[in-house]
Amino acid sequence: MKRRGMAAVLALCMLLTGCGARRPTEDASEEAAQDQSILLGFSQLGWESAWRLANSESIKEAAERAGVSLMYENAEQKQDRQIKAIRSFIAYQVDVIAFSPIVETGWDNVLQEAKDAGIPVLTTDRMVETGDESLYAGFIGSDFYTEGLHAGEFLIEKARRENLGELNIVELSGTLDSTPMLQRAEGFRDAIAGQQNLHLIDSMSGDFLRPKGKECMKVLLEKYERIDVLYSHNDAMTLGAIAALEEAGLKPGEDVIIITVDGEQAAIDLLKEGKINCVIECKPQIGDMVMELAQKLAAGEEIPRCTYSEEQVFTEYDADLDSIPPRGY
Ligand code: GYE
Repeated sequence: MKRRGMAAVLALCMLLTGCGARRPTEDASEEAAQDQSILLGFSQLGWESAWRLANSESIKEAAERAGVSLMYENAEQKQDRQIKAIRSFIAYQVDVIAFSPIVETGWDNVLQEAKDAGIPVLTTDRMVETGDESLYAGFIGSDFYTEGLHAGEFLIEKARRENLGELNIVELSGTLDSTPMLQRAEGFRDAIAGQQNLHLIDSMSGDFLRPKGKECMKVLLEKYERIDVLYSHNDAMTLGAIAALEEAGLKPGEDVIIITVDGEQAAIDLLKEGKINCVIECKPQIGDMVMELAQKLAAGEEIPRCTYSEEQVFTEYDADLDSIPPRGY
């Protein structure tokens, strides 16, 4: 859609990965059709969980379906690599930039550069914190605050139904300063505020990683004599924590109530087995919506500031857990 120089073409050759690469066209009509397609620069934050892998797949597959040319970069959990990727998209003059910000802060300069270059920016999955809201066009992803609220509400309901009394809760939080970490923590605290029997005794960051989830759980088990509830911000950390509990001779789901967020197949399977009590769904498959919004932005149309996915809660009280369709990741 835009004129690009030789240096930019070389940059494209180096950067294009996966699907969506533009190839030399065979005839004029195909060339005309391709001219309508947009070029989207997408910066993924890393590989930390099954959720993330499913999210990357969803973006790539949706781009192919929508005929969007995709410049895809993975930052391997480093903010400076995301900033570098965004700068390369600006240099290449992509039509739209989308990225999943690893943390909320520290984006103003690079977003200003995108704005100065006239390139609209969409944040996907996670949000940015900025004093100037005009630096990005919108956000598409999950309502993490509501996820946190649902986690707390499940616990209140379980305590009420089973007349559980005093409960010591530990939290495994995600990457510090990331939107899901901040909002899942806040929603949960707001839900349980005023419940005299629910005591949040500790919170540790396991960075959304399975091995760190296990390490943190070990530390917590050594530190506290009695832990009744684990609230974990993602399934990867939960799976690690469950391993630590079992190694300590405890029965997850019975001795310790387990509430987790995401809903990967492994977590749903453990819910069915009784080792997890509640799974708060967070959908990684947002690729089609990302493409739709990117195409609107490229056409100069307005998009909503926030577009949220619809999500469910799966619990041990659900009548028919076997009817949950395969999760796909
Ligand atoms: O819950 C976790 C992933 O940002 C919503 O990041 C995402 C979170 C997801 O690593 O598994």
